[in-house]
Amino acid sequence: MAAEGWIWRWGWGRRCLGRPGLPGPGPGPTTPLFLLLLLGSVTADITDGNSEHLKREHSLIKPYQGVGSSSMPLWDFQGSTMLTSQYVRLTPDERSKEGSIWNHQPCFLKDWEMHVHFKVHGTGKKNLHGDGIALWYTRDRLVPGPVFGSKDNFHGLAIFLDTYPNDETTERVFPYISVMVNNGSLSYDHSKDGRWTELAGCTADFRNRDHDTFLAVRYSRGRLTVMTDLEDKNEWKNCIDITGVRLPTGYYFGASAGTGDLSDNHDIISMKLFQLMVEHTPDEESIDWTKIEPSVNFLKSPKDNVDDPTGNFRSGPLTGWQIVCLW
Ligand SMILES: *[C@@H]1O[C@H](CO)[C@@H](O)[C@H](O)[C@H]1NC(C)=O
Ligand SMILES: [Ca+2]
Repeated sequence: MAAEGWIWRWGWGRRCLGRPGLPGPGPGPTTPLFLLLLLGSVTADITDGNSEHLKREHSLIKPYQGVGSSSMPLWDFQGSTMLTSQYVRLTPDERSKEGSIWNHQPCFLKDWEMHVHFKVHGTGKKNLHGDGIALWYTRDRLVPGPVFGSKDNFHGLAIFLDTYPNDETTERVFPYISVMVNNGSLSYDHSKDGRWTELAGCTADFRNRDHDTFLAVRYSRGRLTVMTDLEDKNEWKNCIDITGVRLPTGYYFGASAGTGDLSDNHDIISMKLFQLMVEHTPDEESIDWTKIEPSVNFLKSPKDNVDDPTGNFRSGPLTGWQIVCLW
């Protein structure tokens, strides 16, 4: 198995340089001691650093074997999506295209983190390019539509990487990343760049960069975090961090993109899904997570968790899972 030597711990940190083909750290005698020294009392909650926590069945990794093939496909694609050996192009830099790529299997992990290596580039000058990429964790898959190439009134989570300000009156600076949670009742207003349904967002300068650009989405215990690595510094930067987000298990990961009068190449190089090892209470374990209705409860802000008397590190507002490279 193509191993990647990640381990996780809390705290903001660096992004591991992808080194495909490198063997991960074996279960050698030094590993447990190393982890203990590094992590102290939190060892119970971290992964063991072996590749089993990279979920191959939910990941899109070069070479793109099992993508769109008829026997046991891992990912399916649709629309203008084109596969090369180096990237999956959701749309070319041409007008009125839409394409998507969708994981074949529903995801039943309660706590996960998705790392997306992507590239948005084209010949259009400033503000003459569009529309962007959407990353999805949704009930339905492979349904084309007006929301960055995918269907509206979706059930689940969307992260929009919007490159074009359709709303001329907006004070937001583009490109702009935003998140939306929907139970099917909400419609994405393209003319307002989704302003009315946006939960949180940030400006992110990811277009036409001459180095690699990454985005990470973490969902754990109701907390949704989006981080970017756009400056070629191998470091995650916070974009979105909200709590009170409820998402079911059993939805599908996907990515889609669309162009209109304006266009760009929208490329996905990889999507890597990691399982986070997080404990849940017996109460949480006893419910059927597939039946959860996507929703957001804004009553609980991250700040409410600061003074957790148990000293539970999970609740700290300024910390997050960090990947520690083991090579
Ligand atoms: C769906 O979301 C809307 C708007 O957030 C809310 O008013 C409605 O009650 C929700 N429906 C269900 C079935 O949860
Ligand atoms: Ca837009």
